[in-house]
Amino acid sequence: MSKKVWTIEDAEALFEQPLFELLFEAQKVHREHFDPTKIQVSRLLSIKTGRCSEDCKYCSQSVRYDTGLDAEKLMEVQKVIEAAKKAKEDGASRFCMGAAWRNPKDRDMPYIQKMIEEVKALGMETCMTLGSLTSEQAKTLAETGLDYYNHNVDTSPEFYGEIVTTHSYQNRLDTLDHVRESGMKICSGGIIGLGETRRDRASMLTQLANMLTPPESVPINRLIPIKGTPLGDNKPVDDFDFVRTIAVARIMMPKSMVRLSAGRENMSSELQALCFMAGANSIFYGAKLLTSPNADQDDDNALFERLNLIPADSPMLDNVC
Ligand code: SAM
Ligand code: DTB
Ligand code: SF4
Repeated sequence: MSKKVWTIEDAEALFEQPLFELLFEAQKVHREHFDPTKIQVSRLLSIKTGRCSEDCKYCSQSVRYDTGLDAEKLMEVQKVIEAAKKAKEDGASRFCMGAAWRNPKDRDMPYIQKMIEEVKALGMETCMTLGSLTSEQAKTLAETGLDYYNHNVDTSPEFYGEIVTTHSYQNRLDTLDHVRESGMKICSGGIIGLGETRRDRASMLTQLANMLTPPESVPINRLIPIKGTPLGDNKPVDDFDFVRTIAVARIMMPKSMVRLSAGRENMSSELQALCFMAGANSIFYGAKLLTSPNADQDDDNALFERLNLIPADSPMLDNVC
């Protein structure tokens, strides 16, 4: 069967459905491909913090905004390994290392490669998010054994220029092409609450779903408004609009893991449960995201118990490839 090509209008029509129709559809799709009692948990670590040259209006780490963040240079490999060991003990299956860079420099690559090798040796899946990559850098990371590369499209191509001016949407897509060609798995999603319209959300998901192979992992972040950034006073998106975005992502990308990402700290247990019902099956787990606090780990464990969710490496059903 040939792959469905989504139009923005198709995606908008999903958003427009009565909420319970949309949730029912998303649940059906979810259960065709995943065990709904399983959830994948990843741990994040900022391996290079702050003073990023880019002007992403939501980001605490851009050098252009006074957010009060303490910058830190590239972390020593030993410290990264210690954090990964702790993440494994805590029950995380994937370790995601993020750097506040426009792109990695070639001189950084040997350290980055060492981190990948050492974290893999612990038996964890590895993910990195280091900014844009050349095709050579993507190949190097893949050959070193990096499993996933995270590079979000963040919003629609139409709205991107309102949020970032120092690099283009096409530049993001080019990196994703390099990652795909290298053989690594793609983690790519976006942020809800930047001031985008429902059509922008539909357009962003259309970009992701229409990729030749959609991202294996789709993080949906709810904006954490950071004081000092141009979006620091943005109002939170309506809870149900957020749930709709998760449900539409699930329907448009049936085989992708959908990660309920930034913003969980301020979500009620009930809202998170609705997001899982809508098809989210992965979270970031641990006290901190990159620079912002995350939901409390004990609260997450209690929530898993209350919802009978079981942390698992891959919630995919065995008979689905
Ligand atoms: N510099 C790299 C890049 O931009 O791809 C990697 C790090 S960057 C912080 C990774 C992602 O974090 C962004 O693409 C964005 O989706 C998310 N993010 C950053 N700040 C956020 C915020 N305040 N609220 C929600 N998500 C945020
Ligand atoms: C993603 O989509 N969300 C994560 C991860 N990929 C790198 C980052 C969230 C960052 C939230 C704000 C902060 O901690 O700085
Ligand atoms: Fe830099 Fe990434 Fe933050 Fe943009 S999102 S300012 S590229 S760290």
